[in-house]
Amino acid sequence: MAENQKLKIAIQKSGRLAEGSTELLRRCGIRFNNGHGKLKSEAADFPLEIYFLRDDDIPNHVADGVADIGIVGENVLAESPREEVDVIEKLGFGRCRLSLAVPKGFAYSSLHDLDGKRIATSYPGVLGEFLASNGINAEIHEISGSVEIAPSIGLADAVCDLVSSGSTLFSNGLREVETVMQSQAVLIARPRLNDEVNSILEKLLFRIRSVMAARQNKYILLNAPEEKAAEIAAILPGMRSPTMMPLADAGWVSIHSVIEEHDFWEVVDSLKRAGAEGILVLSIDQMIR
Ligand code: PRT
Ligand code: ZN
Repeated sequence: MAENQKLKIAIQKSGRLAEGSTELLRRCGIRFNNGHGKLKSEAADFPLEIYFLRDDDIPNHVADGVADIGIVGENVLAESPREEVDVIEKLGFGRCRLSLAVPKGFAYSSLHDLDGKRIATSYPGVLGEFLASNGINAEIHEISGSVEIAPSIGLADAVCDLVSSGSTLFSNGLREVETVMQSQAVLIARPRLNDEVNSILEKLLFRIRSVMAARQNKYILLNAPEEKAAEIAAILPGMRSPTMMPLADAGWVSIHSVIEEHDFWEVVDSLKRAGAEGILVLSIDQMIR
């Protein structure tokens, strides 16, 4: 029986989280066929069943036990919170924010300008809480799609919608004025999975964390004159200390290390100033700590 146990994951069938979810599993070494119209697939080399669903249904199906875990936006969870679902990892993709926006001609200076106004949104729950906690009394119009056109057809004075680049708001003559919440894709799970399923989840989580650590880091290789090596090594923290190897050219060494992506350009500038040459920067597939 233990051998037959599988972990069931629900991911978005198509849409903005579909590619990120598939790519994350692929980087975890999990291959599966997600051909058109498929509801379900089995991984070739990992005890995992993959269900392809609409994002809005994922928290319910995890809560009900159709799936054990799922990948969904924090915005979806915030709108319909489920006690039976735990967030176990933030996944760093599908980033967006839920924002309030007003037509360009609207003289907006503070949230109080929205008092008594009509706001169109697909997130009445999150917006309602935000307005209440800020003491704003506005009328919420729930609409399920194309929220951005509501002001121009006279349905609302303002909107509250998801934004990533901002181009949808801009091309509809709207201006973003407040952030209601930040969101990204997260891994959710039903608490109290049985021991076998839980140990498969632990294995998957270990791989996911290695992939995420790798994404935040780069592998850097460079050449340096021997007399500059100590100064350069001090700029490169690495996982322990940098690796240093002599080059065939006397008086030169090759230095290898891992650096964090967010301070990448600053580190490269300091390295160049310190005399580094032939700098190569590589992506890392997995990083096992
Ligand atoms: O069919 P299904 O129900 O599964 O999909 P869906 O249409 O409900 O969702 P989908 O695929 O649009 O989004 C899935 C998830 O992706 C959302 O729940 C968010 O967590 C996340 N996400 C990230 C976004 C965006 N970025 C985003 N920009 N979801 C929607 N948008 C929309 C937004 O609503 C607006 O219409 O994109 C437009 C704005 O984009 P910009 O770049 O013009 O600002
Ligand atoms: Zn949806």
